Amino acid sequence: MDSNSKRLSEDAFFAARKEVLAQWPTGSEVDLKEAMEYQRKIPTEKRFSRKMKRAVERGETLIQPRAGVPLIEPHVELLRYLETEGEADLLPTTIDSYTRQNRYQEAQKGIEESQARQKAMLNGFPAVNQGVGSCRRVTEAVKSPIQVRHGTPDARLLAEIGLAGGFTSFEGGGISYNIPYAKNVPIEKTIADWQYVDRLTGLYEENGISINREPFGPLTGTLVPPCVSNAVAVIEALLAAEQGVKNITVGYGQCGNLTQDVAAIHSLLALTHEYLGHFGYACEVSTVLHQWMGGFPQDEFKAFSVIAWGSAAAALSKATKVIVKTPHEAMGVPTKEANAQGLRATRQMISMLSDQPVESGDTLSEEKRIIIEETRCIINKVIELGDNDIALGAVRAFEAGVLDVPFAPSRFNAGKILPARDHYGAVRLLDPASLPLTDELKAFHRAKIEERAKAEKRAVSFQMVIDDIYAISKGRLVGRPR
Ligand code: 8ZB
Repeated sequence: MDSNSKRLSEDAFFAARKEVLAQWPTGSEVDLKEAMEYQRKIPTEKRFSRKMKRAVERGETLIQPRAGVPLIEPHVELLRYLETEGEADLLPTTIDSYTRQNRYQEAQKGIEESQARQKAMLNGFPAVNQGVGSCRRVTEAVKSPIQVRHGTPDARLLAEIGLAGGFTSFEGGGISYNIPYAKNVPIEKTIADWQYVDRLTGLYEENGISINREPFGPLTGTLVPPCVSNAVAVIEALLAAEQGVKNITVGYGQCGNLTQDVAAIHSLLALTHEYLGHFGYACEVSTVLHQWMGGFPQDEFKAFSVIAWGSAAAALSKATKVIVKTPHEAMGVPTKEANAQGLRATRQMISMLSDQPVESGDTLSEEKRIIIEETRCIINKVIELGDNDIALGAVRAFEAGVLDVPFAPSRFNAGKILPARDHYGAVRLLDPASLPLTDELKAFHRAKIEERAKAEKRAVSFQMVIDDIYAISKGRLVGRPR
């Protein structure tokens, strides 16, 4: 399969669509024309893209949880609870793992077992098996904009059913829902499957229906250097825009050093505008900060502190929204009460900081300059490798290790770069491997890691990386030796 970033032809799209809708019986419930008529009647205040756009204009940070249970009525009850008791601005429907793997037979079993035992036997909402009518029951039951959140390498059928079901936003992308989520799926395949999702979104757009799209920013969520996640986010934004997507939210997972986190969100927004403009696309862009995606402390009160720090990073960086963790993060799927608690802790911090500008000093502008330079090095190399085609470039860049995501399961990812924290907790490159950084940038990273090693009276080593991975769950940011 040869990748190219060009807009899918109508013939190619509708030929693929026949097979997509045949993957599970509920596919036949999707009638595109009827679905568009249904979407058009959704009240404006429930349209995801509109609420995001307003928040951008007003400089607000919206709050959004993750949540999903297998059966319709409990799922509705959960979402309503998060809306009222949790004060959520935006709602999710988190999809279960079987659906993410296109294992609909097993998802069906999960639904039946959940019914029989009156207990959640799946870790999310199986939207494909539930079908268009059930999705509409869910999306109609709430007052807020609602989004499909998942982690699905091939999300074509899920997108068809989700959009027909009244969701006005859809998460994911051909890189960000492959490399961190799959071991054996070629990047060419997921890029093509996500071009389908973006083309479907484009069709809605061309019929006057605005749908928000959100590439998954945090990738593996484990010490991902901002330049790596920013480069992937910009590439996915470009791929989406080519297919006709008009409203994009680019994302970033909190690293934990406030200056770096603020610089990362600012540079992510600037770079997305820069490259969309460079290729001639007109899109509305917003940002999302994910509260810490790595290991959490077991202690719920310590977890609240991690949640609060992520909220502060989101508020001070003026991210358009923040995805909220819960005090149950170390345990698994949260109760609705714990979920609402995470939201309320976040709400308090966001509103306390909403009028407080971040100190814009030399350290912040230097951090921004570094991230912007690094990210441009990567993206420009991707463009060069693809002879100006960003899809082809992305495939070749993963082969060459020019794009390289730390700790990813995919065998199509080099997995050679090593991140570690510097003395101040910012995520740097202990080993940049094949990332196409300038000598000046490589020297910057080396000096930062050496500064830490010296302070800790130890040599630079892989042990630092391991110590950093576990640090936050053990109550620190930097994994210092004991
Ligand atoms: C990559 C995202 C992982 C995060 C949360 C995990 C983790 C997964 C559900 C959920 C609430 C669910 N997550 N599934 N949170 N309800 N069904 O996604 O806990 O934080």
